[in-house]
Amino acid sequence: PETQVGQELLRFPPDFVWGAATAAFQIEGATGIDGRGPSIWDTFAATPGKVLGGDTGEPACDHYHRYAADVGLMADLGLGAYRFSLAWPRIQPTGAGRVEPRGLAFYDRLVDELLEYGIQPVATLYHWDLPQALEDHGGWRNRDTAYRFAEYAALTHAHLADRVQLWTTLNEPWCSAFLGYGNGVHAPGVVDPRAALEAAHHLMLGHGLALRAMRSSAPADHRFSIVLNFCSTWADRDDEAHRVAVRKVDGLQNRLFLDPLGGRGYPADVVEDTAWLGDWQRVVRDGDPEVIASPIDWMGVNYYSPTRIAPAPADHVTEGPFAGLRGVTVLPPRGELTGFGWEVDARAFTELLERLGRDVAVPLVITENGSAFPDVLRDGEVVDADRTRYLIDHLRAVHTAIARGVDVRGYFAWSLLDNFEWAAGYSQRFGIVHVDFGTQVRTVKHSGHTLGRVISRNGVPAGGYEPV
Ligand code: GBH
Repeated sequence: PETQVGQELLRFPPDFVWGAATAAFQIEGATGIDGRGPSIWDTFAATPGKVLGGDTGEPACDHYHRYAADVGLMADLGLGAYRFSLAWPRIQPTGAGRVEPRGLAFYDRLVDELLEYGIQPVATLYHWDLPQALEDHGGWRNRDTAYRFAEYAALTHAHLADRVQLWTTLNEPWCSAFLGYGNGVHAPGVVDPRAALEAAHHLMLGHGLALRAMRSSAPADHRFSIVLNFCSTWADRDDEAHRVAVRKVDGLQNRLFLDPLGGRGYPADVVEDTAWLGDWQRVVRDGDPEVIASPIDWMGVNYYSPTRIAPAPADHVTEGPFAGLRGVTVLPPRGELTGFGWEVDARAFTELLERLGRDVAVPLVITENGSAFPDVLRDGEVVDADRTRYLIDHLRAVHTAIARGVDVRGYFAWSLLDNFEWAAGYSQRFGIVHVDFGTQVRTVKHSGHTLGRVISRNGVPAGGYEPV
């Protein structure tokens, strides 16, 4: 293999945090033991036709039993931090009241193992696995769920507060609301755009209530956040009609969350665009906007792919996940696509980060970025050239944003392990570590070795794609 001695290195800031991310339901398996209650994803996956191939949360990566070896892998890769989520139904099997000590004990073991290796834990309280018992009462359509979430957050935070400083309330509330209740491709599978908007409000209320509850008893060095997935929208033209279409999509996915978090309330144009669905704003009560605007310390940014759109007739209901949007059509992706069919575009990442640098008052952390490609196994190695190129190009994109003045503090690759990819089951692999779901054997992919090298040098080569 060619070497590139002297190749210029794009260096990251000295205290830049390098990590990888996962989520409880996607990796843990062990869904029926130690008192864990069912989540909406157990129910959804058990419903024929909802998850590709009938795949379920079993066995996933059996991480519940293999966490120690997985932490060892993280140490081998040189990760400084690990972003994971806690399963609410392990900790409160019915989402309210009784706490299951065996559930908390698993996260004790995991966190202690991470600390043993000097890996900083970054805890996400909710990555989509709502206790089914709460869904039976309406789930996120029910305001009460926001209060239940705050209780769960407070007790979980209190339990780990002496060991975990970095916390995230929700992962991608847009997905929970619009994929879960809008177009129904995610659990609980409800198709009702108005319910999606009401759920979005209750999710944000839950975020604010949880933040306040945790903050009131937190040590001074704790840092709280929310993780959002942003739509990075491309239109082919810059005429008035295209600008309106871009504004609509940006409103429903980005500003619907950014504005209330920033204390600006729900954007007037989004309220107007969605009025045809009925007055979803009736679920917003006095005091809610202040709760939602409770200050965060950092914002998590998940980025994968841009979305191409064009204007459509005013009464055209937008297809795909933009439930409740009218006058916009989603165009097919172009150029290089991942195995999932998502467009590869690192420039859109830089552009998004620059925009967030202007519009968000707190430091940013890339909490997820990655790609699904079929893996090429050769002589016991996983040669994932496509994923490796995606990784390097997107790291360069982050570096460019930082060089242009955006305050980005860290990068977490999605994902540490191949895992249960929601509605796609085990058919899409995002890992920098390959998992054989039959034998549970882990193999670090070329992308994983590449990230390890980037971490050890705190920099990414300015050109080319070095072989590992
Ligand atoms: C992340 O969400 C999740 O946080 C993570 O758990 C997941 O494994 C990872 O992405 C990879 O999927 O037209 O309905 O197919 C990413 C957010 C939102 C990105 C939906 C792709 C396509 C919408 N995703 N979007 S759809």
